[in-house]
Amino acid sequence: MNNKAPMACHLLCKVIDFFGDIGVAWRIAKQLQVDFNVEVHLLIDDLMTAQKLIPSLDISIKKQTIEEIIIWHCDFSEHSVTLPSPPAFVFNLFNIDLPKAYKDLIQFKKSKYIAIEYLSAEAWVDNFHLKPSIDPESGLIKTFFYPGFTSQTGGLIREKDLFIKRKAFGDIQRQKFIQSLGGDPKLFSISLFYYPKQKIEVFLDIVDRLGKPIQFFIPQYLFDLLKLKNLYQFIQVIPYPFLKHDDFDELLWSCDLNFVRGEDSWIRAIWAGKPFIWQPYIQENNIHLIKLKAFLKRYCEGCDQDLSEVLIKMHDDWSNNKFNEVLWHSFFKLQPQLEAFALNQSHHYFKEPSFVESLVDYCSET
Ligand code: TRH
Repeated sequence: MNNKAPMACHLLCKVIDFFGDIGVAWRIAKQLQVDFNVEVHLLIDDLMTAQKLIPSLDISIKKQTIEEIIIWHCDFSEHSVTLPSPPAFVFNLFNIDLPKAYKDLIQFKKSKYIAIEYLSAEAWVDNFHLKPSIDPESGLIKTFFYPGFTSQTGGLIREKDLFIKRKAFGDIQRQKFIQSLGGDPKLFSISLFYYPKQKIEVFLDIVDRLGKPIQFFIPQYLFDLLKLKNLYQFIQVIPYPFLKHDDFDELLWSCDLNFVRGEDSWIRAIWAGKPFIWQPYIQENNIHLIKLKAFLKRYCEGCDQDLSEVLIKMHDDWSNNKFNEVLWHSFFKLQPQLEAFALNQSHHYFKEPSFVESLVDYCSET
């Protein structure tokens, strides 16, 4: 950034479901402000869900500042007139429909209007990144900005100090963190973050039959949905309260295998450098399985065949609610190599663009 006045932006976040909309929005907002000194106005429609990720949020207030992010409670419905006048940049997270009055303000203020899209590893993303589109009615120009896994995209969300923090998180910190959740640092640890449709009781029964002492860390709200039939012989299921972003990272860094989902925890699992199983957000016509296949093809490039076979089969099973005891024996046999591969991949993707940095650089050039 040169010595011009700090950049100011609106970042729009409509909470569709689950936590990813606000999870990604909060992460982008924080990095814009901390790493690039951007004046961030985060416009959110659902403060209740946002409060999960931003515990100090007061859901009764229309406008408040938290950790130097100015948070507005807004209504994004078509005829809404509650959105504040936009500054130089408008970032529409996940390209939501906007009220006409606000689109008129974007045009009137000549704000640079950018639609931030969902993350996908599919090859077509490279060709759509930075492409403009013109609204046929109003003539409003919108530029698509895609996160991604290549230098032809905006890259993955990665804070400047992430790897320094991960490196500083040594075994002492890991032991303390596991103990703080009520776990035993000596046990093989698996974090479970999945969509509620998962037949998780069946999965836990099968893993218990492996006869290995394993502890599972599971969010309290998912644990409360469990119908645990019996006490387990070898495994332990430990619920944990909803963690703030930095602590969620430490959970992923502390575990030996992470089950993640959606978009944001998926990226964090890649950065954790530990083996992970990603469950894509479930979409109609199994579109999410196409996204999964595209990711695994890219992620397993250059990987030993026996490792990629296990990773692909474990992902396939997990996204299709299938559980295969034999496969788990293969996983444990290859676990050291899988861990080394995951760590290498985290360094490999570290070399790709960092999403927020790409966004700021692009805005600085326009
Ligand atoms: O909750 P998700 O399934 O969100 C989904 C996806 O983002 C999907 O792409 C989107 O279309 C859909 O929402 C609407 O999974 P995700 O993306 O991992 O977001 C979860 C957020 O919650 C993430 O920021 C991590 C955070 N989290 C914590 O901070 N602490 C926790 O304890 C847990 C369990 C999650």
